Amino acid sequence: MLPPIFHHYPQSPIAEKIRITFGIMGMEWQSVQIPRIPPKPLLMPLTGGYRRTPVLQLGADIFCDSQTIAWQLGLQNSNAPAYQLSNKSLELILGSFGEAILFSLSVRVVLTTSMGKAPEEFIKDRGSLYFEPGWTVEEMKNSLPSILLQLQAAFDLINHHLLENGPFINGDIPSYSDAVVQHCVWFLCGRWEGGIDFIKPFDAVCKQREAIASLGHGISHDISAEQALETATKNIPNAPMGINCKFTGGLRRGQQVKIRPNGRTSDPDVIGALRYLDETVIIIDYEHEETGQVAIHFPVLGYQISAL
Ligand SMILES: N[C@@H](CCC(=O)N[C@@H](CS)C(=O)NCC(=O)O)C(=O)O
Repeated sequence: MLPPIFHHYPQSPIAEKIRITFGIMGMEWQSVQIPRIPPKPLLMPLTGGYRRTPVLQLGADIFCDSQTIAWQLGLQNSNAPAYQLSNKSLELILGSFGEAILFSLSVRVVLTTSMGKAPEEFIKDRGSLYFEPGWTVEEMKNSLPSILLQLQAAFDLINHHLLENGPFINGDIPSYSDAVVQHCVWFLCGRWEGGIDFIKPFDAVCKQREAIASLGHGISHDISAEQALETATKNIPNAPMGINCKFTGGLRRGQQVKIRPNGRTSDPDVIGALRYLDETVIIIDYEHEETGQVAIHFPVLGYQISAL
């Protein structure tokens, strides 16, 4: 089987979390570069309009959101170091802390301190994804000290854990949860001039940073977005079908559903026919003239799912 196709761009911190995971797992992957801001005309036929980064593709199965991607990578290679000694569910529970706390505070620091420096179009686009509707520059700048206090608290907890149990989150073996911490360190140090000084007091986090950096990003081969679309056309989805959980929210197989990230963001709705639902994953069937039929996988956690 060909290595998974990863749709991303180099500056994306969430994509960096998965690139680090490829490195920890020593995995081979195919790399497709996508634009940093919409339009993304060669990605949308695969994702049904989901515009965020990154996206993983296995034939005609499309995995949106780093949580489903991480889970899928664990299934692909269950003996890989990223998951071997640790409990995969616990890794993903830490992943939720990573996104809801660590990443959301980090992105706020990076965007707020980039205001007036980064292109206005970029700040406007990202503000519509990560800030409350109607946000103002003044409000963001005023709240920065409080955001930094929270970020310091989060890193302090992680640092204490690493001092007692390190060098990695799970002890001697690196795992996905190290990527969960370190993509934020990478983001803060690379995109905020105060980042390196802010992280410096957290000794164990700095040691973890060096160890993770030395593992690299696995082995990648560049392919074009057109090749990725062609791969989808030539394959049929492998995803399971059916409803496999006790509480279904009233959803039925085959029904048209609407999926969007939590929050009042500018993300578009993704609409498709419900193919599969269990406690953690929802999969929809979606068809586009450039791809034929694809199955799009989303995590349940973090998304608003409703019948049309
Ligand atoms: N919950 C998503 C969040 C992804 C996310 O917000 N990614 C950022 C890039 S790091 C993004 O999509 N930015 C807008 C874009 O790339 O168009 C995940 O874990 O994958």
